[in-house]
Amino acid sequence: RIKELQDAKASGRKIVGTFCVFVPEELTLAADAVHVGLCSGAEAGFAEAEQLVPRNTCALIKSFIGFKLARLCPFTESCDLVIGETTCDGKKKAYEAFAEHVPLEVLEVPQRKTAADRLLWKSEVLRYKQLLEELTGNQITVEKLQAAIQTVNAKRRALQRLNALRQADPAPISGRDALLINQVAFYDDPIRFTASINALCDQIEERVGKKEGVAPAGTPRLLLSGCPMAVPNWKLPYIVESSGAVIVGEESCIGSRNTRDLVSEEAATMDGMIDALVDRYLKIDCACFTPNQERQDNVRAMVKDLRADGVIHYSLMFCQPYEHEAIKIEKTLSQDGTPMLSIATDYSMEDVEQLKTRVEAFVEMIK
Ligand code: BJ8
Repeated sequence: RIKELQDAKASGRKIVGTFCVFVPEELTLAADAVHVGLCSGAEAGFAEAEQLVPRNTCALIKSFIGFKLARLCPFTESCDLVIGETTCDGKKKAYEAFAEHVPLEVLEVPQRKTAADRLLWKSEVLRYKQLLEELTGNQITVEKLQAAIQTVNAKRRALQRLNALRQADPAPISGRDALLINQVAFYDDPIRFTASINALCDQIEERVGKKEGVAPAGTPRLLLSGCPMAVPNWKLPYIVESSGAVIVGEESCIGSRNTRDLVSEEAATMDGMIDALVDRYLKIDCACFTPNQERQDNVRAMVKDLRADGVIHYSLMFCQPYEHEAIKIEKTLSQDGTPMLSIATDYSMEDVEQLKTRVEAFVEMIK
């Protein structure tokens, strides 16, 4: 993929890097640019990052800054433009420091969903369109945007199909593999990725038909919910799936929050398509919004659809929005009798044994 990015650059295409599912990939593709996710999931470069942001900043932010300062990430190094966004305070302030190291623009994401917020978000979506046109020298036409909406919807549909297959018991795919797939969704060529996932789903459908699974039927089924898990952050899924449980869904941006909603394909004018994008992206139930009842409802619905026996809520340490919502979600789930384990951790391996003890006790309780 990195070679492909270099080839794309050599042929004059631009690479746009993002940290949030709020940046509309459809517009990037319609400008014939390449869209890549840059969230990072390893502790590399933390010492350098802590020169730019406070120590009590979440690991995801320190990681993307550290990767850049240590020049570790070929995706970041390839970018012609990086798009930040005003979601949590940690990211907002980190982008100020980060702007000295990468060509950066920040999109303003509202924190509420009133009519005024929608207007603000629409103006930002239009500004992003203009930024892309200036960067690439390509005009985003009705035809190009229509095609890009179909491409990204097809990717989301393939991932929805995969998620739906995970309703089966025995679970046909591990949570670790499913997470890796969701992570790759942010890097790979979208058309190739969609074809791969649909081919995988064909195989998984066969496995479901034969009642084949990655763990015996009746294994405790858990939903992971919370902060995004970026490559190579596989710590918690590994702990959960080596503790006698299987993960059946990810309520996260590297998971269902990125794939749940499609953009309406009905509009045939530029303004209509921009409205469709605005509406689709404003459905994202990030914990940065207030109020954010949708996320409570969505977690509940996922538990039901995926027949989960319990939820593991994952917050990155120092992530205020998700740590706050963990308390609310536990209360909501308790109304349905769904048990939840709340975990706040980071990318270090120091707490692995302690987490394993807690997860094993939770799985035993569910059994
Ligand atoms: S839409 S979840 S991708 S902002 S973990 S950096 S919130 S302190 S990542 Fe996110 Fe967009 Fe929302 Fe999704 Fe801040 Fe929390 Fe760190 Fe986070």
